[in-house]
Amino acid sequence: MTKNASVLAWIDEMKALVNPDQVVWINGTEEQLDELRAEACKTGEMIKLNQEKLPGCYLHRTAVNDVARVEGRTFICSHTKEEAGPTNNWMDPQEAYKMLYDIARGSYKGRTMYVIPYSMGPIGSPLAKIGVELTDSIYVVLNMAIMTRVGDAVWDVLGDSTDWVKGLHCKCDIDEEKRYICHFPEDNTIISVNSGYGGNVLLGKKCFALRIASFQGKNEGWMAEHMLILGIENPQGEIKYVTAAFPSACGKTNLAMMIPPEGYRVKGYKVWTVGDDIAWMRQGEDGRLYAINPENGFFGVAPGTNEKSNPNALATTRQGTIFTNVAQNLDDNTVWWESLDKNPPEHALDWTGEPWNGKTSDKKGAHPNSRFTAPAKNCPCISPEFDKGAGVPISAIIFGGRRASTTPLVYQSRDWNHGVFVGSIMASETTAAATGAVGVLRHDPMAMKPFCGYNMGDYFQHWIDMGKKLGDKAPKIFNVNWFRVDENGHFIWPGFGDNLRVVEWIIKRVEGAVDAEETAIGYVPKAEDINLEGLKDFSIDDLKTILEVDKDKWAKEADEIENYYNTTFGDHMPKELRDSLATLKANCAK
Ligand code: OXD
Ligand code: MN
Repeated sequence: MTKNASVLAWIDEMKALVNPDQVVWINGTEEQLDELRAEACKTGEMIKLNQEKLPGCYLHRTAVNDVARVEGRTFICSHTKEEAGPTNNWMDPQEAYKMLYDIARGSYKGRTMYVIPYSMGPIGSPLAKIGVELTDSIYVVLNMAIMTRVGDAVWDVLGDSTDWVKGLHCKCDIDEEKRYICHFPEDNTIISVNSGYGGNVLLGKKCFALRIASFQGKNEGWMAEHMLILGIENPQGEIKYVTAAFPSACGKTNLAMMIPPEGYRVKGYKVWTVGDDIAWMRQGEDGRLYAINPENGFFGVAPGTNEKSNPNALATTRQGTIFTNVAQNLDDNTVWWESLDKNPPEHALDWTGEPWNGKTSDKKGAHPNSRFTAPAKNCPCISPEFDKGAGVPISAIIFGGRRASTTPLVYQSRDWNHGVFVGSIMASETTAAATGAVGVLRHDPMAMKPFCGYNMGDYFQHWIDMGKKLGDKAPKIFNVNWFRVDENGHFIWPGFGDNLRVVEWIIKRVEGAVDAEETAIGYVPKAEDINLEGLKDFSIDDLKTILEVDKDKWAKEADEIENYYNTTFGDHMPKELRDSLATLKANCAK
């Protein structure tokens, strides 16, 4: 418990609003969490899985109307619409509070209010921040206990400070017509009603660590980014850290946990995972940019995770994990999802709990957005720095997207401001599976479009300002594209662990150890500088194809970017980015 007056006053206010039968303070002990697990199993909220094969693992099924983040119902309730900017839904804060309080009023009747004190980042780290989530869901408590650092130690660090984020979650009736995920950046407040799906209700993650934190970062001079953090150790034992931002479904978790190709492993290269989704970055005393992962676990997409794509992620999910909306194998009470292996269970329940025969059914067993919530400490390649509060110094920032053509395998920006431009033009092409309309460009600057808690034009300006502060200590900025296809639509670059070959070139550039070709869009590798040793069925000519920069295609791209800038950001677009666009146009015309 805490004596913090601001916390106690707010909890009293929320208690009067939602009217719970009782209040339980989460203290973070295993005993308390175990009691909650037992209670959730009794009510059917969770299912205990085979404890020999999957010790400490549970399964949960959400309502069928509640399986993903709901961007259309996510709001930034800043004082003016302009502050929320063109990429966010906006609601007037007073109207939003009234609407949300009307929905939440009395909604905990017959239920328990759980008070979760949590730290984003190692408890007590100067880069960490504190939040308190109130919820009526044990599933949320147990997920938060994996994804964040939860418990009494958080109160000790908070003391009587008022610098903490309020989060109210009410399951209500899981009514999608009344589902709202609202952020009040000026009040450090998040209110989420009528959902039980992770991304909408684990308020430490996207809501706090990105939307609220990005706003705090702008005001306090640091950065909250949708980025993985990765350490690459060379055979001499030196580790360089990079961060990378890709839109959802471009393999962030896979890159964060990649296994080096055999030839690299033999030489002694190692990869260390610091984070797979979110980075908080601040300038350190030596002037460099330092990053922590504010989370304590991984909330990963299950389908597609397998021994080949990501053995480390798979190993991470083998204990202490909560699975959501995957299939349940009734023969041995384990879990299954599409492409886990080639042996789907015959006697199973699908993600909705209906009987399902994986050998004969043409329906999916797991929901495509089914998830694992797994403790970071389970990850075989978790960085020894993960739990240290100081953060890791960042040498390079990597942007990327899914582009069938145009964008080369990798290029380096000319300088920081040009790098911010490269991040601002990030886009992915839709795939057939997603929409039917193949190749439609979706802009997702810095992969932050759904997660920036204020006007995105001002966010670009904040990036420019950070560059000024960091000066020549700023990380170098790169862009990668693993997804170029040949004339038959097949990916040319092998991807996965072989992406280390590209990251190695990036690190060499940071060290000034290799030259590059200057092109219209920035620095592109000389083909011979990317190590292809041990790569089967891939020639230097293939590499040259995917390093190619076609000026005509880029001229079209530049027009498209100009249109996007003008129609979306108008006056909020920093001059530095317009200058980079003008340079790109001029370079393509040469
Ligand atoms: C996520 C996302 O769930 O980016 O991490 O959508
Ligand atoms: Mn994400």
